[in-house]
Amino acid sequence: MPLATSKYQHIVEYLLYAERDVHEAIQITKEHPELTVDDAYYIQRALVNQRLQENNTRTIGLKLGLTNEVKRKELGVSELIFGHLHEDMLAKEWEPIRRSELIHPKVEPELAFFIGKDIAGDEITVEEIVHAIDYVAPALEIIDSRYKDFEFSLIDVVSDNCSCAKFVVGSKLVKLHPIDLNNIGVAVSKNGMVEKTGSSSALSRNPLKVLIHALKSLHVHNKGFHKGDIVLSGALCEAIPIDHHDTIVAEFDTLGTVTATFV
Ligand code: OOG
Ligand code: MG
Repeated sequence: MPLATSKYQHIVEYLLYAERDVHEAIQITKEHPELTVDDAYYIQRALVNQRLQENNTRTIGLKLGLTNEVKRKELGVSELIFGHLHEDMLAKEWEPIRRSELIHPKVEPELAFFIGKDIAGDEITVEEIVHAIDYVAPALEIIDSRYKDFEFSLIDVVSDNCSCAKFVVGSKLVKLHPIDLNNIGVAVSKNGMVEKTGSSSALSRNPLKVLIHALKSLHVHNKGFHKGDIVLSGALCEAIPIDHHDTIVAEFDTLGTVTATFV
């Protein structure tokens, strides 16, 4: 039985206030242990709708999360999650991101897929997904969970639009053919020193299978990928905490580099 809309509204205001006011919030499941995953996606939808209005922005794609088994194990869950990317979250490589506007940001390397045609369904084949993707590009996601100490349950994080705060996409767009997406290595450096390394093989060994799986989950919500969407794959390795004046560079095999600079 879904909660009354007014109860959701209180949670939506609470989470959006934490984002706007740049403060940590207590996990919503502490006060509402009865919330289900379906409730969480309902809250997320209400939250992103309100955020779209307040920030006068628009949805430009989706982010996938917990596609990396290490992250799923940390949270003790078996399913990937999805959230919404808004235009005002898109940061440019040449425009420093203001650290003071974020609570406790972390950066993680991801693959950005540019969707060239609408695709939806729970039995999509590899050929169909390849056909629907125009390009792949290197990306950095800046996650900034609104929850204290970045601690949350699955229901908390889904309600919080999956910690999404900003993202940067590198300017080199690569056609899927003939690259092998299954083992793209990445090295992420902070201020010139490599801090983390990873590989696209962390994404269930095959990023395209992750996209197919995501479409299956989206299908349950009557959603899919749309022409023009950017879809973030989920993190290839552990996230790196950010401080003022940090510069993060992710160097991907084949795909090139992407940079995020903070002031
Ligand atoms: C949750 C969002 C997960 C990913 O790439 O797996 C995510 C978090 O780690 O805050 O963005
Ligand atoms: Mg991510």
